[in-house]
Amino acid sequence: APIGIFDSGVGGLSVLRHIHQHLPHEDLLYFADTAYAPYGDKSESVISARALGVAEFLLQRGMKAFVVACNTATAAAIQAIRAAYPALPVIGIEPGLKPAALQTRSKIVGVLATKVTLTSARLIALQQQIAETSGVQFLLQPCVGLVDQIEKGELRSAGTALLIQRYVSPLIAQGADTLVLGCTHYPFVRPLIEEIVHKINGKPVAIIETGDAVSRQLTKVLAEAELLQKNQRESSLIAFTTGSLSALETAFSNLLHLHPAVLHVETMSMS
Ligand code: DGN
Repeated sequence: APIGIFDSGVGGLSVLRHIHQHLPHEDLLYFADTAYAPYGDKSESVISARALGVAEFLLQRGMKAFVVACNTATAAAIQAIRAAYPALPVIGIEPGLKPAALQTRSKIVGVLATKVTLTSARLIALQQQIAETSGVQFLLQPCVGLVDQIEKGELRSAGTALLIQRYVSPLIAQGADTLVLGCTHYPFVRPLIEEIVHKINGKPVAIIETGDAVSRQLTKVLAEAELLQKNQRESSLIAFTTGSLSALETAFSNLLHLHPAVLHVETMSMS
């Protein structure tokens, strides 16, 4: 049975990359809800409804575990998904505040994510708890528009550089020596972020992303449930999108050098 991986668009590919490396024999289903991207400006109830619709769709295709490869959807919907499907292993992704707190020396950490993620009760509680015990100060920076640039494939354009510059400069100016990429789209502009930070700062900052941790957690959960694929076989990868087929094909090819079958899903057929 396949593992389902879900994002509002191409961001989840930064997580799929790690899963594909760690678990090369597992069949994968990828779902990009592109017609509804970006999720960062949607309400929690809209995002929950979308995530539940996607879970249902992938369950009909035999999914054995569900990876919510989107920080925004995790923040908004993971409890609703777990409540709706108590027997299904569900793995979410959250900004790496804990690893960042262990790493920072200036005790100031910048967190880049969508507005929904940064204002979620989960993140605010986690941030307060870590701040109290470690004295680390978190600067929460919503990056409006950055997901759109990455969806357009603009990983190095002047427009993308300008946005990153605008969001990152104040964090560096306030003393952040560590940046958390709290959205699964952002690893694809990590090289550009690193260049810009270097230009502003004269020295690099530490960058934390959590796709690898999610992949290890998935492996652990599947092993415990005795759901890991044991045969050393060739695996399959099928991708679904509510948006443009060719855009998702191009993203797989450009970002991961993978060439899955990509199928269109009518948004109408989902709740
Ligand atoms: N990739 C999503 C995340 O990790 O939060 C954000 C996508 C979006 O639609 N804003």
